[in-house]
Amino acid sequence: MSLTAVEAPATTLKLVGKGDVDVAEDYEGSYRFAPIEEAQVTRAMIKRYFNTMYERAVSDVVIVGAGSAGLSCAYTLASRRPDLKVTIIEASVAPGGGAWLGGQLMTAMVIRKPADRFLRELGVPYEDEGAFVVVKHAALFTATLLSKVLALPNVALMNATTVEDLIVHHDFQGQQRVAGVVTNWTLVALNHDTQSCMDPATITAPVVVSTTGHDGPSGAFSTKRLVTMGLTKGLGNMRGLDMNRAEPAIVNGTREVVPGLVMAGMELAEHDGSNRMGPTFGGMIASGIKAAQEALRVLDA
Ligand code: 48N
Repeated sequence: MSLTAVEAPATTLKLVGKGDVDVAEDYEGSYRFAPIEEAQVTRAMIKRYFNTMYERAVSDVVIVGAGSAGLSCAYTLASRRPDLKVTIIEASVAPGGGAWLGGQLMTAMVIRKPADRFLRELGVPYEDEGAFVVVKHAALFTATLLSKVLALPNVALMNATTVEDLIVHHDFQGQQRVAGVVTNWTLVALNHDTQSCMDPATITAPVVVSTTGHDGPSGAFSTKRLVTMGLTKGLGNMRGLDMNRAEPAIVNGTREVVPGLVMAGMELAEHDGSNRMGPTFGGMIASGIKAAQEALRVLDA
């Protein structure tokens, strides 16, 4: 059976400077694209990418880490407050963090109630097992959440970009306050010792939400940086696995850990020394939602 286009295969477009051009979605051997110059592709990307960098150099909220906690925070914040410029910085090329798989590379994702409400808000189907629900593949949750976040006009995601330091200002009482982030492309951040003077770019914001996780190449980034800056006394060091203790501890502990910086998700386990929960993601969702509420509290204070 041959693939045929649903609508009429040939269409005539009027392209500025090129007159009429025919395009045809014809899978029988004469598929025709509209003509393009290479420079048009590069300029289309440059214009948008560097415009984003320019516009987001001053943001309302910066979220560090696009894992399940960071994305749940971004969705909650940006959908409730379309007036806020929410900028997400993600070190990996692929956002999503650890939420593409369940435990031990198995694909189903377990979410304990009442965090299943968020799935209904996003429209993610699941199987109900009583005390918890199961999404058939973790990527179904993460891809749906990511698509909803990116569809919000006030959200900018800069992936393959690492937060390699925090901006810290002193307020008029002399108290130190996190006031933004220092970024570099991740490939640059990973190669600082091979070159000299690879200076960063900055993004200033009244609130930074740090959700950099507990493992991975730069896990618990802000926690470790707050310690070396002397803004936090020491690492809490995540405790062993205890699902029933871990998830409420992370959600209820989500807060502004130092002025200007709200911490959420598994990074908080490293900051507070709470337990880990393993492959159950309701705590990440609820922590992200709470982080959005905390960020608004800080902004409106
Ligand atoms: O998914 P993660 O690692 O972090 P969370 O807190 O969103 O979700 C944690 C969750 O996946 C678990 O660990 C589960 C529940 N298991 C628990 C357990 O007991 O094992 O996402 C963090 C994201 C990643 O995408 C990193 O690439 C990114 O943060 N990241 C950074 N992005 C920018 N700049 C940085 N310095 C940075 N550090 C990490």
